[in-house]
Amino acid sequence: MSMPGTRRRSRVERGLAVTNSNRSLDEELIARHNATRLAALQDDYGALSRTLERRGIAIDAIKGKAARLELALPSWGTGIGGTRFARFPVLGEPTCFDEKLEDCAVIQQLCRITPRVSPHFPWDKISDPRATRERAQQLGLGFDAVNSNTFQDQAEQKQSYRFGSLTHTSAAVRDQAVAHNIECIQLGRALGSKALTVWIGDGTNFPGQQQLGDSLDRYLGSARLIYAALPEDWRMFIEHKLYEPAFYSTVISDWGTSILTAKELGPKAKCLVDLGHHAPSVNIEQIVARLHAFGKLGGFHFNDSKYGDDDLDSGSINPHQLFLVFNELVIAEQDRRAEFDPAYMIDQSHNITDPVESLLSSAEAICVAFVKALMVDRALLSDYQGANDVLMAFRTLRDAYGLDARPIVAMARFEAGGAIDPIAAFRESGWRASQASTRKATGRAAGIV
Ligand code: RM4
Ligand code: MN
Ligand code: MN
Repeated sequence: MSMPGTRRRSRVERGLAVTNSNRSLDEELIARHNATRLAALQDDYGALSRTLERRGIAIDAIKGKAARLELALPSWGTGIGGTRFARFPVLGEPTCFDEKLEDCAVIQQLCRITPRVSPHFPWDKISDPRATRERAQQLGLGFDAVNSNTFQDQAEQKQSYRFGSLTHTSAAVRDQAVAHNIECIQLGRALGSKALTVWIGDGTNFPGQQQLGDSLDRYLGSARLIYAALPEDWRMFIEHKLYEPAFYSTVISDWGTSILTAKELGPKAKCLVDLGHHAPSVNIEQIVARLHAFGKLGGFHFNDSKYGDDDLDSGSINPHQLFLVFNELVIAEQDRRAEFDPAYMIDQSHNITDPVESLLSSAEAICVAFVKALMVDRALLSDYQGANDVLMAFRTLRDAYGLDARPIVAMARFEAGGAIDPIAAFRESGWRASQASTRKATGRAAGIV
């Protein structure tokens, strides 16, 4: 922890030296950035601490929890995405896995709550996992869940996923999709990952295209083979999605199908909640509580959604929903009826913003929602709930939501060596422009790779 006034240890002393100094930000730059903002932060932090003290809540305990929050970064989120219509590349965006790692390292250096990267295969080409693992370590990063991809055809593959993968009517296609997932586990093992996330695009686009029940049976048959290949200490996250690309019916469409499937497979199978993968108006926080109650809450893909999109920046549309989700998570952590170890990841597509900035902004929004949930006066809330005092119970939540949580998030980040204002520091660093001279230009083809 670096405290104000103490001498900053150099990158080498702190074990953060990288082989090429051009590849991550200068710590001095972050120190200079912080020096100009520290007094104002201390002021804001002090004011919030006094507000919380009046409510009998200790700010330092909350700051400690904020500092321990860990969000995985999606390797694919570091590139510029696109819509069905267009992609607008920027100079200096990453063009290979190593460069994606470098951008993730910059994000982690600035915000200090994103220590791991979640790779997506075969988008991420990793020929030497041992070397990649070492490279990530040098950059101060580890690896989170590995993601399989059987929703697209790759040039070298024999069978096509046009009509599905794990649920396909043809055994040869299902076998190929199972084999790919098992390869992902092997790669993940070599990288030091502990989970496989399975999201499939399988489903139908027309009524009558398939028997809805049979597709799920075939899914279970394939998923059992993948499950059997999981190492002892691994988990398999089953991610549901309401629609897209299967616009009539999706095989794993909702949390109900997901939890039934996870129960069929066994204890290592858990449900993954991607915030954007629900019908409009669905009560996601209640789903979170249910999944925890039955011991099947595996983790999250954080993002936001307004219409049918599933990849907008976290907290950009409905920060209150994010707060209510974290409210359930704070309750779930205290309620030990089931194991509580959810894996948190950001899953977004950035079409017109700089991906590093969007990921920093989302990490902040997620941590802010968490801190607001931690600031809820739980004892008071429980009394009001017991007395059926509806309005005061609601107001207790509102009183926490209404507080500005940012000084806690910023102070935790500063004390961990990050930047008080990560996006401003990123801009001051000139990182993107500096990469433009060494990284190749990318194409305009749509897609989020
Ligand atoms: C899907 C889903 C998966 C992600 C892909 C790229 O909609 O959210 O988690 O891996 O997109
Ligand atoms: Mn997702
Ligand atoms: Mn998605």
